Amino acid sequence: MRIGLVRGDITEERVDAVVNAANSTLLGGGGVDGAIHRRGGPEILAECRALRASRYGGGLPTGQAVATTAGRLPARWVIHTVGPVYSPTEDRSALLASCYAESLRVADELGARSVAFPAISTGVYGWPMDDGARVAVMTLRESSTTVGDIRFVLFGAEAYSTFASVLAELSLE
Ligand code: AR6
Repeated sequence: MRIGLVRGDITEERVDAVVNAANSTLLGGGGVDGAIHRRGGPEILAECRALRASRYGGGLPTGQAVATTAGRLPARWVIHTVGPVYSPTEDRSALLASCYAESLRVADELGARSVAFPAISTGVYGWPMDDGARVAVMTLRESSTTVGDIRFVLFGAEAYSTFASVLAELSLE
C-alpha cells in the first residue's frame, strides 16, 4: 500500500473511490460533503435518499461507511462516512479510526484500487489537524486492505504540511 499526499480539491481526484466526510443524514452539507454533491450532481443525492429509505432509515451511524455512485465526479464511487464531532473531554478517536477502516473495508468490497480521503472531522467537526492526521495514518498502516493507492487530499498548506510531518514521523517508527 502506498500512502500519498495531494494538496487540492478532492472532487478533482481521478481515483476509483472518493471518501466523503458526510453527516448521518446522508443528505448533504458544507465542506467536502457540499463540494462532492455540487460537483457530482443529483445522482449521488438520489442514491443517498434511497439508502435512507432502505438500510439507513435512522441515518448512517458515526464511524460507519457506505458507497454510492460518484455521479459526474472523475471517480467510480463515493464512499460516505460519518466522522465524530471532536470533544475535548471525551476520547472519540476510535470512532474516527473506524471511519478510515470502514471506508477501506467498503473500498475492498467494491474492488477499488485507488482511494482519496479528506482529513475527516477536521473541518466543521472541529478535530485538531495534527491528531486527526495521526489517527488517519496509524489506522491505514494497520489495515490489511487490498487498495494499493491511498491519497490524502488536503485543502490548505497547513493541513498538507501537518500530514507530511505526521507521515514522515510515523514511517520512521
Ligand atoms: N477537498 C479537500 N478537502 C476539503 C474540501 C475539498 N473540496 N473542502 C473542505 N476540505 P469538513 P468534517 C477540508 O468540514 O469536519 C459537512 O457539513 C476541510 O478544510 O468537510 O468531517 C458534513 O455534512 C477539513 O480539513 O468535514 C457534516 O455535517 C476537512 O476537509 C460535517 O461537515 C474536513 O472538513 C462534517 O465535518
